[in-house]
Amino acid sequence: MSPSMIAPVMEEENKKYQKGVKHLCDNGLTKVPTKYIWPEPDRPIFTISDKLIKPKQNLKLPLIDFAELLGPNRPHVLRTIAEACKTYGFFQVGSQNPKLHEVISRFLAKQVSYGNGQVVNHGMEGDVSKNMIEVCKRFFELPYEERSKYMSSDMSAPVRYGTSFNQIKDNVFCWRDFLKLYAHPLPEYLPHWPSSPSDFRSLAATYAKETKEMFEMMVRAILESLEIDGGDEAAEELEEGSQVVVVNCYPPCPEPELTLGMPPHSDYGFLTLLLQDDVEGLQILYRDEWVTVDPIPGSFVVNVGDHLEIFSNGRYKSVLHRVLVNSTKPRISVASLHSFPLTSVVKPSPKLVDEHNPPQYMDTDFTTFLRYVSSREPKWKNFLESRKITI
Ligand SMILES: O=C(O)CCC(=O)C(=O)O
Repeated sequence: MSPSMIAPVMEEENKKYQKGVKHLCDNGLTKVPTKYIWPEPDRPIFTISDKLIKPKQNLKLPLIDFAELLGPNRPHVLRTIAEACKTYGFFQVGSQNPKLHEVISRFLAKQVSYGNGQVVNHGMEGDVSKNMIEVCKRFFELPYEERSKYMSSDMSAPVRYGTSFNQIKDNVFCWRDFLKLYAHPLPEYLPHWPSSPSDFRSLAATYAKETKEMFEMMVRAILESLEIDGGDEAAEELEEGSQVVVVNCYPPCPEPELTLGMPPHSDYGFLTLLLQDDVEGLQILYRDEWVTVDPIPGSFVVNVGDHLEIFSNGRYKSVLHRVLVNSTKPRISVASLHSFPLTSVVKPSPKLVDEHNPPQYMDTDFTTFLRYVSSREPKWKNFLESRKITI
């Protein structure tokens, strides 16, 4: 084929990939298209050319029981959080623990009294997270025409359906579609969220509100674990801050060893609360090895984002993570990303800076971040690295 004939064919191919991997799979696939094949060094390392070179390693992250935060064990739980944020940049919060709902309610003073005088706890009930996963599954099962209504190249659109990591910039695509929902302030964004399935908005809104409440509770614990006296100012700013809910859909992949669901990246915000279904896929970089996080259904994986690493002046680590796909089971995860207001300047807390601990990061803002990501592939830890002060 002459070059003049190849160009239109490639353009047509690329248009097909822009429609997302779910659309591609729905039309039947037996092999991974070249567009999704990662260079060998970046592929999942447990297989190369179908040979097992390393057994897959699983990691049980420290499991934090927030119910213990209000009891005599509080200092111990805070130390566990501090240790987890330094060592892994990750921990898990068990929401299966019936006491957790009670604690969240007490913490937020959100107990609802019903007519018969019964007090019902109003924390994150197991059903809220189960319903969220379930309605998100139904969203991704809708026909392409319905899902594609939300496709947009505008990064600040209140709702955005997309594919890969950055479908405009990525040379090699990831095996992932996503639905990104701006969530705070909720009344401003909710009317833009998908109206189909018909219960999507109400279930996703409940989920967004309750994860925001969990975030607020965790922020207070994290600031205390940093031993910052009077961290209230930062906590209040974060309460007014941004929340973006990202629903990730990873369809089964015919050749999972050749591709990735998400490339290695760190999260831009302060803290991410990740809900996964029961299919494993999340890996974190721990001591230079990729280790798989065991999913605990109904629990949350919590990770330090770039802003917390900056705010803590490097004490807590925003760690690289990535997602593997598999050949049999679809996987859904829901990441709730929280941070300061988009207009804030993020900098090391003055309480963690002194003559022995000079600031390690430049002040940074959202405009700088957007300029950065729109100029290159936002992979690895580049953005955070670019904000480090090197002497
Ligand atoms: O799907 C996952 O387990 C991780 C998702 C993730 O890393 C993200 O949304 O930033």
